[in-house]
Amino acid sequence: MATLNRSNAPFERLIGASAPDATGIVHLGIGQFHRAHAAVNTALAMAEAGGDWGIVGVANRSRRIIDPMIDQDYLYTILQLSPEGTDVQLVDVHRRLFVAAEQPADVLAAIADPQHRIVTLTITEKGYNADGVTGNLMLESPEIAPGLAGPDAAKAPLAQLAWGLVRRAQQSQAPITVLSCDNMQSAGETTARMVLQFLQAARVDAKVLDYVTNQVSFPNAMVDRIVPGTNEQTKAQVEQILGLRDESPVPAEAFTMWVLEDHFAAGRPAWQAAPGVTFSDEVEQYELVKLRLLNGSHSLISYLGGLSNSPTIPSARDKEFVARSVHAAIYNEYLPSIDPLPQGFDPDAYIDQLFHRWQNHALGDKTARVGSDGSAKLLQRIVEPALRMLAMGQMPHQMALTAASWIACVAPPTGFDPGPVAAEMEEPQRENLAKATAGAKDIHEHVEKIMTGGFFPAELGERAEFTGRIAELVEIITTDGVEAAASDALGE
Ligand code: CS2
Repeated sequence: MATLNRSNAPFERLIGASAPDATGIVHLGIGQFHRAHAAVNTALAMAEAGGDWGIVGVANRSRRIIDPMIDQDYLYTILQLSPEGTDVQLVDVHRRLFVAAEQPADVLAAIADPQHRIVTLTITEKGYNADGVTGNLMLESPEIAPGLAGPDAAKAPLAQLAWGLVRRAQQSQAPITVLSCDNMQSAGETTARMVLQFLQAARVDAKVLDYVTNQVSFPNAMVDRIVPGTNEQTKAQVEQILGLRDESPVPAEAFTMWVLEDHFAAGRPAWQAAPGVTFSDEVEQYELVKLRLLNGSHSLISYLGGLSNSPTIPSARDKEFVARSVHAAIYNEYLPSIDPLPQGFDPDAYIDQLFHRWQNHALGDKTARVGSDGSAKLLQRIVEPALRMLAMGQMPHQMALTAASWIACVAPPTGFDPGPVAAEMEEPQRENLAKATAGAKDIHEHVEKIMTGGFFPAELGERAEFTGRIAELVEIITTDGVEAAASDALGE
C-alpha cells in the first residue's frame, strides 16, 4: 500500500487551504490536539483570507508524530469519527518540523525570528509547572531549575519559550503573541505569569522584562475538541477510505470550539472564518464552562470508569451510575459555580451535547488518556468550585467522589487493587503520592496525607470536612466498590 505524499494525496479532501512556504506560527508541543484544532482552524482561516501562516511544529522529545509527517511531505489526515458518520480530511499547514531535545538552539531561533508572529502552545497542564499549593512557578523542579542557568540548559518547553523571548528582545524587539491552547483557567494570564517568574528568577535584564511585559501579548483562550491517540485501527480505517497509508492520522470528533480574546500583538490568521471559532470578551467565563462542565465531569467519568473496568469513556458513560453521578456533578456543583454564564449561553443544550459527545463509541476515547495527569488536571477542575461550596457550608459530594476515585486509581490504599484500566493511567506524582502516604495507619490518614501533602492548595487541604468525606468514599470504594460509593455520594 502506497504511503500518503504530495504526489498521491487526495487534495479534494483538503481542509481549508495549504499553507504557503512562509511560516508565521511556531507551535511548541506538536501532538494530537494541535493537529486537530489550531492547525485545522489555521487552514480554514487561510482559505478565507490567505496569510503567511505556515506552522513550524516543535515536538518536545519524541519523533513519533513528526517522522511520519516528514516522510509524508508534512501531510496528515484527520479521521473524523462520530455516530453520524466517518470522514477523512487532509491537512497541509506545517512547513517545518523538528524535535526540541535534538535541536534546542532552533527552538530559540524560531521564536526570535521576526517573521514569526505567534507562538502557540499545547504543553499540557503540567507543562506550566505551577505549584499546586501556591500557583507560582516551581523554580526548584527538575524541569525548570536547570534552565534558569541559561538558554543552553533549558529543556522544558516553558523554559525554551522564555529564553526564545529573551533572544527576540535582544535581536529585534518585534512584538509577538504567545497563545496557550491548554485546558487552564486564565490560560494566557497564567502563561504570562509563569514566563515572567522564570525570567525574573533567571535574572535577565530589565529591558527584557519590559519587552515581555509590553510587546508580547498572552490572550486567554478556551479550546475544545475531543482528540484521542492514534492506534492501528485509526490507520486501518484511513487506509480503507483513502487507499493510502497515513502513518500519523489524527482521530477526532466532529465538534470543535475555540473562544479567544482578540489581543494579538502582531496580527493573526482570520480564525473567525472557521466554524466553531469565536472572539469574545468573556473568554474566562467560557474557560470556566469548559473546565468544569466538560473537563471536570470528564475526570469523574474516567476515574469511575477506571474503577469499574471501562476501557473507554463511552463505555464508562453508558453505565447508569456514572451518568447519574456526572449529572449531579454538573447540575448541583459545577454549573452553579459559574456566575455569570457567558451571554447567550444555553447550559441545558450544552450539557445535552456533552452527554452525547461522551457517548461517541466510534471515537472510543480511552479512559486512561483522560485519567492521566490527574494531579495537574484536578487543580484546574475541582479546587475553586469545591472551595466555593464549602464556604457556603455545603458539601461538594461529587467533587469529593472525583478526588476519592482519583486517589483509588493512582494512589490506592494498601491492599486495594484498582485494576488494569487505572494501571494504564499516567500520573507524574505517582511516586510522590506513594511516598506521602507510606505508613498511613488507616484510610482517613492516607487521604489526609494526600490532601495536606502539597498536592492541593492548603485552603482546600485544610478543610477537614472535605477530607473526611473523601476518606469515607475511598473506604466504600475499597470495601463495597465504586458503584456503592457513587450511590453514597448521591445520598441514596
Ligand atoms: C480531557 C481533555 O485529557 C483530559 O482530561 O478532559 O483532553 C478533553 O478531551 C479536551 O479538553 C476536550 O476539548
